[in-house]
Amino acid sequence: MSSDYIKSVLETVKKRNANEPEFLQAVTEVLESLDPVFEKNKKYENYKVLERLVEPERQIIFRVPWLDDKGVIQVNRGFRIQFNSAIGPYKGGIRLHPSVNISILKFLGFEQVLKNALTTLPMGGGKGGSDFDPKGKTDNEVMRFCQSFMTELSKHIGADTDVPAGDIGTGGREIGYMFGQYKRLRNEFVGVLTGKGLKWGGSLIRPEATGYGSVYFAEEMLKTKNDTMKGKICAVSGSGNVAQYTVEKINQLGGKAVSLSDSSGTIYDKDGITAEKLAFVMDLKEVRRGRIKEYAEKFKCEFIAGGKPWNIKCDCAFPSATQNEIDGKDAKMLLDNGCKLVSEGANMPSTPEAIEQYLAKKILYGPGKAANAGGVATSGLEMSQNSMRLAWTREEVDAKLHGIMIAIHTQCRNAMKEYNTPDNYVMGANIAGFVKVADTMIDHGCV
Ligand code: NDP
Ligand code: 2IT
Repeated sequence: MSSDYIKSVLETVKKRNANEPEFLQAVTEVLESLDPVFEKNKKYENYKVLERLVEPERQIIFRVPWLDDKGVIQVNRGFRIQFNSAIGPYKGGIRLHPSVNISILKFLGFEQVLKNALTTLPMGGGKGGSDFDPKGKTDNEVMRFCQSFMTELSKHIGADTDVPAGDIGTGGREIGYMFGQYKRLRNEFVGVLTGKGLKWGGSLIRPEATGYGSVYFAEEMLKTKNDTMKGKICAVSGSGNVAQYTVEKINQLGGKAVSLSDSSGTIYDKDGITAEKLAFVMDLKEVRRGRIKEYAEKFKCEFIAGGKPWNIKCDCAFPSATQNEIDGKDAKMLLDNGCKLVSEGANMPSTPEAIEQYLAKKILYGPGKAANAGGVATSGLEMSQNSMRLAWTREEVDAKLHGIMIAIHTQCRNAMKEYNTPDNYVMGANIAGFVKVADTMIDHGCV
C-alpha cells in the first residue's frame, strides 16, 4: 500500500541492485514503512532523500592475501561499505564469514545507518567484512589474515572517519590483531576500532552490551503491558557474543533461558541455562572454539542436530544468530506455542513472512535496529571515553546503556503515536531513525 513515489524509488533500487536479495529485503521493509512520513511532509520527496539514502556514499572492495600455516598463499575478498555519514563518522562492525558478499554487507550497512540514528549518539553507518572463515584456523592464521585485511582497510578508516568493530566471526581476538596492525602502520594510538581490550582503550560492558541491550529493550516492551521478564521462558538462538550475554541478562532479570544454537544444531535445556552452565558455554565458544553439542553431552539435555529453537514452547524469543533465521513456518510455530515477544539481537533475523505474522498477532516485536542497538551504542560510549582519555566504571557504562535502550524505546513509541501505528515497532523504529538522518541530509544540502 505504498505511495506511487515510494514504489517508484523501490523499483529503481530493485533494478540497480538486482542480485542483492538481502539488501533489497532490508530496503523494502524500511521504505514501505515510511509512507505516512512522506504523506505528512513533502520536503523529503523534494530533496530526494530516499534516492540518496539507498545509495552508499562509498564502497571499497579489496584483495586480502595471506599465508596459511603451511606457507601457502590464500586469497580472500575484503569489503567496507561506508553507507552514510550524515550524523557522524561511519560506524559498524566487521563480519568474517564465508557467506559474506556485497548484498549482505549493504543490508547490514543500511540497517546500521538507521540503528545508529536511534542510539542518540553522533554516528553514521557502515559495515565491512570478508568471506574469510575463522573456523578451523589457527591463531596465527587469523592474525595474518587480520593484518593483511587491515593493511588495506587502514587507508580508508580513522577515529573521525570510520570506526569498525566486531560482528559475526570478529571478536576480541580479531579486533586486537587489527588494532595492532593499524597502530603499526599509522604510528598513532587512537580509537579507530571499538570492542578493544580493557587494557588498551576498550570499554567495560562493550562485550555484554548487545545482549544486555536486547533484554533491556524486551523489558521496556513488556512494561507497556504491565509485565516483566520475571518467570519468562526464553528461547535464544546463536551461542556467540550476543546470545551469551542475552542469556546472562535474562537470568539476572528472573527469566529462564532454555536454548542456544550454532550452525550445527540447537540445545534445549528445560532446566534453564544457569550462570554456571553459561560459564561453560563462554569457555567452549571463546577459548576452545568448540560446538554447542558439547553442552548437551555435558549437561545431559536434548540436542536437535541441524535444528533451530523455534519449535520450543516459550514466552519470549531472542534470535541472536544471523539473518533470516526465523521464516514464516518458524514464526507460526512460535506463535502457536504462545510466544508473546520477539526481541532481535541479530540483524534482520525474521523474514518478511515472519514479521507479517508477528504484526497480525500484535505481539511485542522489537526489530533488530532498535533491539540490538545497545552494542553499537556502547561502541559510541567507547569512542567518547577514548576521546576523553579516561574510562568509566562498569556501573556507569551499564547505566548509560540502560538509559539509551529506554530512550530508543521511547523514540519508537513516540513515532508510533505520532503516526498512529500502535503496536508496530517496525514503523516506530524505521520512522524515528529515518527522520533524524533525513533532516540532517537536508541541512547539509545536495551531498
Ligand atoms: P558470533 O560470531 O559471536 O556468534 C554468531 C553465532 O551465530 C554463532 O553461534 C554462529 O554459529 C551462529 N551463526 C552465524 N551464522 C550462522 C548461520 N549462517 N547459520 C546458523 N548459525 C549461524 O556473532 P555475534 O554474536 O556478534 O552476532 C550475532 C548476530 O548479532 C549477528 O546477526 C550480528 O550481526 C548481530 N549483532 C552483533 C552485534 C555485536 O556487537 N557483536 C551488535 C548488533 C547485532 P557457528 O559458530 O556455528 O557459525
Ligand atoms: O550490527 C551491529 O550493530 C554491530 N555489529 C556492532 C557495531 C559497532 O560498531 O559496535
